[in-house]
Amino acid sequence: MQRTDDGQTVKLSDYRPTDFDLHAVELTIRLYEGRAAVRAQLSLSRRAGIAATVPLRLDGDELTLTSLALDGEAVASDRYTATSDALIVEDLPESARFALTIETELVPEDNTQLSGLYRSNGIWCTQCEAEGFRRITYFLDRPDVLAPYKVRVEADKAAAPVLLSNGNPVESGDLGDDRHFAVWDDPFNKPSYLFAMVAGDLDAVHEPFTTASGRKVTLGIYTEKGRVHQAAYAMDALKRSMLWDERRFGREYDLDVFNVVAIADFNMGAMENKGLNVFNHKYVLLDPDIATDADYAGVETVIAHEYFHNWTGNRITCRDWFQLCLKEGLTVYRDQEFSADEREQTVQRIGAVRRLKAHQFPEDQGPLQHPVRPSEYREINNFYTATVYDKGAELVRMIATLLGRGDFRKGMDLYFERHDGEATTIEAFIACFEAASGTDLSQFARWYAQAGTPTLTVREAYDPAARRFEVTLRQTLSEGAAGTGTAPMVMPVRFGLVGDNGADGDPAGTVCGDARIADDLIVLTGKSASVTFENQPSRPHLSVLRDFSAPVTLDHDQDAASRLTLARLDPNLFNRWRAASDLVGDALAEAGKDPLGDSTQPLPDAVIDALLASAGDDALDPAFRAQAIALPAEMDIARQIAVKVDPDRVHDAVESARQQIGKKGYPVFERLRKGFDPRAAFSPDAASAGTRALANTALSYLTAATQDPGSALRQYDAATNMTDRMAALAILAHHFPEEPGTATALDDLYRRFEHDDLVLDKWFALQASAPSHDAVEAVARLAEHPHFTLRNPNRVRALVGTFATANQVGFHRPDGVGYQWVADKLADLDTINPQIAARIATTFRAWRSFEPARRQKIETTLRDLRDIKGLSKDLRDIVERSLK
Ligand code: 0A1
Ligand code: ZN
Repeated sequence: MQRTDDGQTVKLSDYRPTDFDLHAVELTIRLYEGRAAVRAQLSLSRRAGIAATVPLRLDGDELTLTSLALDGEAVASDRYTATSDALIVEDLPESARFALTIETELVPEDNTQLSGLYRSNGIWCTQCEAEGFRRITYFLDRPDVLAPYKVRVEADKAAAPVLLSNGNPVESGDLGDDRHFAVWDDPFNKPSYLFAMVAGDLDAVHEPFTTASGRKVTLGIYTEKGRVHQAAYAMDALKRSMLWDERRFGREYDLDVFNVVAIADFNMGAMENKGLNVFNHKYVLLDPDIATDADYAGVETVIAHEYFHNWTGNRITCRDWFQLCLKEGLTVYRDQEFSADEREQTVQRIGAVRRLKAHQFPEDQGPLQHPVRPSEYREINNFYTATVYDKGAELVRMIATLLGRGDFRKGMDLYFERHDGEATTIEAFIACFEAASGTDLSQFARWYAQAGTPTLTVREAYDPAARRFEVTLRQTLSEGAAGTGTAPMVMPVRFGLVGDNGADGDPAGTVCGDARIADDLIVLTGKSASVTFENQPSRPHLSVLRDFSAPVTLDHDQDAASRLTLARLDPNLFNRWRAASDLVGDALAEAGKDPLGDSTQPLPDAVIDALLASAGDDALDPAFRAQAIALPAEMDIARQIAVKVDPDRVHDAVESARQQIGKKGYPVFERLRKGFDPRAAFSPDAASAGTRALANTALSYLTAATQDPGSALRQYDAATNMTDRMAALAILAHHFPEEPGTATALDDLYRRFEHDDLVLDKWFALQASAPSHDAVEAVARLAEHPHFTLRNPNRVRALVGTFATANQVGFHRPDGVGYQWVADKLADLDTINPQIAARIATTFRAWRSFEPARRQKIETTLRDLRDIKGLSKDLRDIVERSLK
């Protein structure tokens, strides 16, 4: 990728292909204690039309060159320049292919950034997306340079009996001296970011899988010693993912083996390297004793996501990193659809929308705003964002909504047919749906280029005499930090006209303005339009933006009676959930907002009744009922308040609501608890998980009503699985911190699971999220705990990340010490792992929304961070953009 004038910003408009073509890669990696030697043999040729005077410029990052040869001959030192971050070779052949052999030496043990080749609990592993391969060898390290790879790994037999890389295993053997080797061959062209190598003393489980067309594949999951029994559910999820992709998208697996490795130290969730997925072991290892239902769902989703990348990401990859959403948005859409099919549609959709609103909306509405396809970046690692992933998925979902399931599938088929083996662009992706459906999507493409969350304003009018119901839709988008324009977009708005009896009426209406209507879908294309529905004997209750058919902020000034009716009766369950959740959210935002009023003011009875109606309705799915009564997160309420937020008031409003709902709903919650058998045998399926979720939500309300921790203490002691255990412990730690039994239970968890890092993460996170002004002292103490380390990303996220994002009261303590503590930790972390430091630092981005005293303290904290000498590019980028 081209660097622009300031040497910092990379621009989409500067894209041009490489000067040299890469034809094949042969790698030999020799692993020793304390060092690794890498030999890369690259078959290259100058591209037609590139002058013979143009040198070859390869990317590097903290590299040491030990030798360089051209077609087997050492290259004279005046023909090349090698620095730690580039290798420039002159006088290369004008047209013929040539072989460049590059040798580098690394110290994986010193690689604390966890990008490139590093060691995790003794295991050698790699992480190359986005630009980690250049930390292994000098390379054309960009996603549009594709080649087949042959990889030879050598290591001590004892330290690394297992040697893995991409593709199929082709050879292995003894080298004498207690060393051995393995050779892997990946016949599929791939970019360097999909390279992987793992070596170590690992346990494994293998299972066979036969694809629809009869290819026999061996599936393998590798773990640290003694943990492979915890990989059974991941293996099951993998097989279900493979089957689903065959059935839903006609996509089969394409190699003889598919391996997954679970690693303790990993910057992200997992990585889709061709044939060798490497995972944060949090997304592989489970059993009922250590994992909650949420963990099971997470494993299922991430396993599916990485597997689905084999087609959407690997077979077809991105031309450049600006196209990241091409693989990520599409693959998130695919994993969401998988989870919806495997579990329950509405519950999955509610989860996805909650996440979008919690993570993407604030990003899109603050200083770190960027379009789904950014047009410039300084540090690509900072663009693995909720906007690229989750809003990117929403855009694919909208294409599916606009085209309908049949044409959407045709468009996907065409995409696979046209672009298999290529590195391509969003334009090419969209063109496939246009060609398959005959729809012009040029206006739709604005969603990829314009940042910000549009507002959809809905107004309604009913004329009883004319029996006419009129709905006006208007879209607005204000220019934000990204400055990417505000032109009207194509907005699919699913709707229904609900009668007093809860049944959907005839949706046939007439459009006036820039929109079209077909069945229950209005597609708004201009700034505004209205739709008239005739023959309405009574005023219908408008259920709009069903299933969240577009990622917008809805401004619908609906009267309270209709909102309450929809919260009880909307036949579209997603909107039934949203109606109830918005009623509570609005009431809490109102209560939390007014600095002079009482933040603990009563919630309207009718609102509580609407929540309880869903909770008590045994005909509904328990997981849905649990969602229906879950209160919005404090952060979501703060976002709704938007200006002069006081997190303490928001917290008080939520606490008061819990107690009010608990008291009013006591009989309902008691009945739910009676029907729940906590000793029932554990099964991770969605229905059982839903039952547990409902029962545990009921427990939380009951303890809020009685202010008595007894039942939570008993549940903690009697729990037979981690879901029930953690639910009880969260109630205790968050709401009964002074109760002696709380400390005892926390100690008990620690003692039982001290040996298990994933449970220890929960132990750290639970305490970091306990809302109190003393929380900063508590996290500071925990940071001194022998099990705390800045070197393990999961542990850092558990303590520092959780405190900064999930403890609004503690983090935003009025004197600013919460900000200071996090900033100090980030400064230390930045010298070890800048990617993680940058990610946690995004929590400061909301600074402008707080009341003046806190706002000023966060701003000062950000400025102090910015002024630190030697700050990483990653952290500097986030801090500077946040201050913009
Ligand atoms: N592509 C992976 C996520 C991932 C991204 C970046 C990484 O390092 C900077 C690592 C993993 C996925 O979407 O699952
Ligand atoms: Zn992904």
